[in-house]
Amino acid sequence: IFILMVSFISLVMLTLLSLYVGALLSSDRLHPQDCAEIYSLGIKETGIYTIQPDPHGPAKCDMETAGGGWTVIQNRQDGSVDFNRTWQEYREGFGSLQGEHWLGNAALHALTSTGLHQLRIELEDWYQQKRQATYSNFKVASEAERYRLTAHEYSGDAGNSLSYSKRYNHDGRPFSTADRDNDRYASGSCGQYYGAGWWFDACLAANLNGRYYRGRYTGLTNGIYWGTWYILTDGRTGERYSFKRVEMKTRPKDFRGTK
Ligand SMILES: [Ca+2]
Repeated sequence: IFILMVSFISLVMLTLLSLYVGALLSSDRLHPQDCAEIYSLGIKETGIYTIQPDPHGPAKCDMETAGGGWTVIQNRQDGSVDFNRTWQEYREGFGSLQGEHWLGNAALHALTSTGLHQLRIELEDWYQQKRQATYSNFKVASEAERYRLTAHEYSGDAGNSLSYSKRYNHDGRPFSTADRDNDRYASGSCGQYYGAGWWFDACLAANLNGRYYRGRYTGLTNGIYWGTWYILTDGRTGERYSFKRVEMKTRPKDFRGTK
């Protein structure tokens, strides 16, 4: 009877252990954590997929550009979506994944919180000129750290507007919106002045969440803006430049596609 009891107890313990391991594995994730994982599973069509970085939700995957595997985090293409939104809206995301949208700061943090990630920014002007900026070290901190931006190791042909100068440096800055001033402009709110959520400094050398203007505009520099491609102000005419198309996307730094 003693031997029977011992073997019964060890059987129960073994069963409990395997149940525990099983629970650990299956409670891990129900969906791929990003578009790179979807790509590496052999799904190579650009489209909208459910990802689970926590919180999980749908995201647009760019499976074509520079090897694919990109999770799109922002798109501007027709001015159909207002980007002057609250802190909470920027946290949760807004717009349409088929068109203009911001994926959400909570998702951005989740996507970039484990491992190293890169950021790719694609710009197109009204004369069909395209340029891009890639940052091989990209991270968005937690909400407790006000979604602070890390954007290091620039390469590309659009210029490094995220680290422009001492006063206009988006790298290392927390996120600000019209209703949440975390910028370095002491006498006002960049988010309010420019009507956008962004990693404002005091205030900007780049703002890809600015107002959608069809080409050139005058007055306050509140359009979609990338200062190293088009200078802050044309001294002669006072004109500024807004882009026709912008897309921001991220993927793991060590992404190699399918094996
Ligand atoms: Ca301020």
